[in-house]
Amino acid sequence: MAEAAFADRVPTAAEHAASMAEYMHAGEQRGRAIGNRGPVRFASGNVLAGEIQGAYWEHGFYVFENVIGTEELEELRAAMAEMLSRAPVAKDAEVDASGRPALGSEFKRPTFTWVRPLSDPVGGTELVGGRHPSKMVEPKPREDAPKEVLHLVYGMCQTMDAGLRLYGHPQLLAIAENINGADFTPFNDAIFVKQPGLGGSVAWHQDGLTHWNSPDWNEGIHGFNFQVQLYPTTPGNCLWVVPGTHKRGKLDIKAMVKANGGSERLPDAVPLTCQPGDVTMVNRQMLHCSFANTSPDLRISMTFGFHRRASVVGARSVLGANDGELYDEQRVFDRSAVIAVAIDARRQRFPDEEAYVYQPFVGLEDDFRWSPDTYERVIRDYNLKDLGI
Ligand SMILES: O=C(O)CCC(=O)C(=O)O
Repeated sequence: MAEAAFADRVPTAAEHAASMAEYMHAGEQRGRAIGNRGPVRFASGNVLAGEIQGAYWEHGFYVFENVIGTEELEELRAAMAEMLSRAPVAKDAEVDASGRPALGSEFKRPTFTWVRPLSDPVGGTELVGGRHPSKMVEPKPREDAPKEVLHLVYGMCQTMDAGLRLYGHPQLLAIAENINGADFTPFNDAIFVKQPGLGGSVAWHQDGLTHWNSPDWNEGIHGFNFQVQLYPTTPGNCLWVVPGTHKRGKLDIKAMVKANGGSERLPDAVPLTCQPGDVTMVNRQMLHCSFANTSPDLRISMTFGFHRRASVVGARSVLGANDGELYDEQRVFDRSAVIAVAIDARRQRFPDEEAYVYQPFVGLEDDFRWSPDTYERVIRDYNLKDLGI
């Protein structure tokens, strides 16, 4: 069937899965040819191995294998299961599936977002800064599918102790230092939940919104995101990227899809398949997407990003609670304090692990110990201060 014809009709979930098989296989082969994966390796101290840095800057992504140990992974899975059990039983419900008051109302920003099964909630709209210009195929879900499925979970540092501890992971923070400098800043976080046979798509996009026309524009100016994978990820449910696109400026995504016969299956894309405990690092300027999850596999990706300080200080807020606000030094300090508390929360849980030393908080450690006081002072509603650019 011609791609354009396929894009114009609504396939069933099974048809969609079957029709993706060949594309997925080819994508996996392209991915294997590039490689760009392996364990975290440091040349010395916190200096990331030169080959890894080079590979990241060349292709715009890297898959770090086996970063999260078994014990921590189990804690994250359990914390996530607990979170999901406390989610509203349906969109706009006030109770969870057991009839308890649902998690989330105690926070100022929403904790959960929902989508129609297998839908594309933002493609072809002006939502999220209009950065998803092309609509994805929305396969027909099975007859008994719920009306809405959970899609994103926000605020992992305030809802899950294990999530906060992950935010202080020494190897991940050391990688952030190598990519964005020792005074790097946080960005935001979100957990993508792609349920088997139900999860929605995330249309092709580049993340950055603010610096495309900057006289200082360069391939690292919009930072990067980590995704920590709690379960195996497959071509059917995982994030896809088009390698090298972080160097090409703002792309005309609509034109790219048009030139591809109207098909969303862009020809050079590769799937970032992972094992549980692997962590992907993806440049926010990379062209990336995930397709409607018509596969039988669940994906849960804990996603959080980091920026260069120079990209953030003096910029104005996008993708946040109060768009347009100036990111002054105080705002950046307050949001960065979440990292300081996370490092200490981790130190308390894993006392034998060498803690990361976060340069902007050297000498201030005692003011940011993990405690009920810092929960109220630093962590509660921390995501009102996210640093989107
Ligand atoms: O993981 C996904 O499905 C989408 C992730 C994404 O688009 C992002 O992190 O910007």
